[in-house]
Amino acid sequence: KFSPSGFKTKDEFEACITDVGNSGLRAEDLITGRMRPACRDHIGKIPIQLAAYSGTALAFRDRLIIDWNKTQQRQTFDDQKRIYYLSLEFLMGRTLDNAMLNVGLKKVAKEGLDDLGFRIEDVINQEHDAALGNGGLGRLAACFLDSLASLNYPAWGYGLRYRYGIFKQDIENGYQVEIPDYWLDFNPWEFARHDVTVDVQFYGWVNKHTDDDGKQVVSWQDGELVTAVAYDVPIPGYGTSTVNNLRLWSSKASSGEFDFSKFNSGDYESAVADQQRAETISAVLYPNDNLERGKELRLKQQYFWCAASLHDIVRRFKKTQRKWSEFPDQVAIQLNDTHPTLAIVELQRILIDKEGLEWDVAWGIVTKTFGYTNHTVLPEALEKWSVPLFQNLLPRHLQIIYDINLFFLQGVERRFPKDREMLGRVSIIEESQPKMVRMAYLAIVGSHKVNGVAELHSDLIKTTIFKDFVKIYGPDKFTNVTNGITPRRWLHQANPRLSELIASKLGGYDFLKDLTLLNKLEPFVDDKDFKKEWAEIKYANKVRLAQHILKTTGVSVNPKALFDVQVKRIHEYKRQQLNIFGVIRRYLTIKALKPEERKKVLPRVSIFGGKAAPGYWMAKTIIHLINKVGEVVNNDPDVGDLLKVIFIEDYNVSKAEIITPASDISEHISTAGTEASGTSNMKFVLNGGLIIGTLDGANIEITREIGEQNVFLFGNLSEDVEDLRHNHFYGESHVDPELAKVFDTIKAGTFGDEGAFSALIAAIAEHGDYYLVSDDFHSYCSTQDLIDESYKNQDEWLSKSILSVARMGFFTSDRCINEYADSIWNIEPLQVKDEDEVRART
Ligand code: T68
Repeated sequence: KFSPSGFKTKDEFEACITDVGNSGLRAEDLITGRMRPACRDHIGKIPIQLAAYSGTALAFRDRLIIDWNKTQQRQTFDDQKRIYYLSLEFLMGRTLDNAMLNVGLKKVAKEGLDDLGFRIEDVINQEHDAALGNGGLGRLAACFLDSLASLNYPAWGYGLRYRYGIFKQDIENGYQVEIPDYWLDFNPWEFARHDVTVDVQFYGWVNKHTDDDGKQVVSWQDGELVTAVAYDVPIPGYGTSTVNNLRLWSSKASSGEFDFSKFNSGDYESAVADQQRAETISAVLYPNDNLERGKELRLKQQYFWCAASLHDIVRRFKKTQRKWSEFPDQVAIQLNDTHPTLAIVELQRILIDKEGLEWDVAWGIVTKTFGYTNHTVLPEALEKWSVPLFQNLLPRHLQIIYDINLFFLQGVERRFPKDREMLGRVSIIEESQPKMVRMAYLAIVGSHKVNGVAELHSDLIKTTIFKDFVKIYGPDKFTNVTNGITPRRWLHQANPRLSELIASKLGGYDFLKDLTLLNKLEPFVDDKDFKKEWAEIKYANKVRLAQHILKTTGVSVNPKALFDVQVKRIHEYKRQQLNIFGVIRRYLTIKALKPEERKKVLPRVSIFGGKAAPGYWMAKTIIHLINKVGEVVNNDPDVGDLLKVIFIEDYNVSKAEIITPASDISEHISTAGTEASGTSNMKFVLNGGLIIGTLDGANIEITREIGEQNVFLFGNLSEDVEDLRHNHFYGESHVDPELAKVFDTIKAGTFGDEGAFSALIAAIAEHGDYYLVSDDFHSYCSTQDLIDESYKNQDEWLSKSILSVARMGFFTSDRCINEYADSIWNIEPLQVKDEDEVRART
């Protein structure tokens, strides 16, 4: 936590370092030299590494601001169509390293800092992660921003400026404990735009009357106002001078609303309470992934953000003085999941209530503007809001939703007059008690394209949850855009030595802009020296991770062992329980061996990491079991180095940058048909790690690209899942015999209080094994055995690793963004003339 001792106030400190940043100093001038003496004095009193970080960050920020301004001017002047990416989550991680890379002066900074006695890595590590997201969905948004800027697309991101990001995870006695993540103490990467505000209305009532000309006028009245204040974050592209904008909204009491009479009448407490209530809206990120809980504050967050963003977009459009019919030629809005679906309703409201357009004209504009990305088929994750909640909070929006639904259902009825049940199935309003608004259906009806995030997933949404909508709209409304990751962060920054080795063979770093160039590595698969270097780099990355593990857990792991990694949010469908049960089986196998037989066992380190939603009890139980197994296994003298079980606390983007390059095998083992895509699978393979996985999400396409012989696949197929579940439910429950032994070991108290884990076992043995852990257990274990055998042949393993990396070009988020641009947004990159100059710099 940052506490600038030596300064009387935080403002004083910020003024001081802003002064350094704004003075145009170079990195090497920062700490000594040309700094104001007063400032130097101050900086002498704060942790020196932090001072170095502040100075370096502010110097780079200055560079970015120049290009940022130019980019924004260019985009305004050029006036072509823009893409607005609406996401409640942007999991950005750290910024400085990325800024240095994109500005192209990392080497200069390194040398400057070196001269001053700082290691650049230590300086980079001072930065607090910007953790405004839960997992894959939020990180995808961050990769997309990187690609949009790198490809020169005129693009803005819109999100919320949470005061608290995803909680920090501590492990105490094996249990997860959540600590609030207050990350804004010192954040040089945001710019408060107190001049850019929007008043957002809640509650109140709807007034409908006919004006003097006989026209119906609708107005939304009273209620309360909350002000949205813009905070802008520069998003630099790689190898270009484009710097796009990410606008995050922060809530505060509206000055129009603030009740001074309360102050004057001495009701100070209630005046402050109003203020706090307003600030609560953007206070905290909801820590659930793939689960909806229907909390009013969450709906408030969604509307607050959608209304502010839409107002901003419309304001920008109106400045161009174009006709409304041209709106979709100027504006594309992508909805990252259903969280921003209210933007559809808000645009319709603006057009009909405020701008006076006819319903049909307005609706034509709306549906041409929006695209919707679905990230899950899990029923518990599909958003639904109760109608009474809506009625109270957003009365006018509920009316508009009812009208959208009415016109939609009328159309359906005309086309399918004989299918009466269809209407109930596809209605945006679910006729339950209470009635619910189905946000995914609203998003489909209000968008011109709906996409899934990997081929299997995009097929599944068409044949399962959105089947009726395919009948109604035809298949062309539904499309696939397989996810991708940015190679700048996930190869070059996370694994600089591997990137350098690749560059040395490919004749430069062009592959970071065109990842398909990696295929030129294939011929080197037989090059002994190259292979040796490849292996050395993996080993060095494992040593680095081993050091991190020792420092944070006190457990010493052997970097020569096979590193087996599963890091992602903890969820039953992702099946960390399958992994840990497999680890227990391995433990039992080792224990049963005679000492001389143990010598043949391949040493393995099983590494886990990930957060459980605070209210997700089963996920927390899984974390508890992993830690308890670790305590026993890691201290068992019979086992020694043959098996270690590690849980890395507080998995986040920065930790992922250390863990990803260090894995030999990573696990992507969700029940087939449940993981929409997965993106860490791509990161691991791009870093030369192999994967064990089910035929799920993007695993399937990764396999197609890199070849079946380079992936360890196992388990049941998605088309068989339904039948298996049905059999569990109606047939006899049967637990795989090997798994039964694992359960017996747990029940015997080997890992402490057996009662603590009974629910985990019962879910499989007694309650239908919804995630098919037992069905896949045998296949999983034999595949793990196969991995042991394969790893023993290091030469072959290395060949698999190199070939896989060479064939990963498809999974760059650049490809992904180009697909969105062509097939959904219909936008073009904006030509940047000084690009060559920037390229030369990098
Ligand atoms: C993930 N979804 C998918 N959701 O699970 C993953 N959900 O397969 C996919 O690769 C990734 O999206 C990107 O497409 C999530 O991460 C959430 O985090 C989330 C957050 C709030 C509410 C619901």
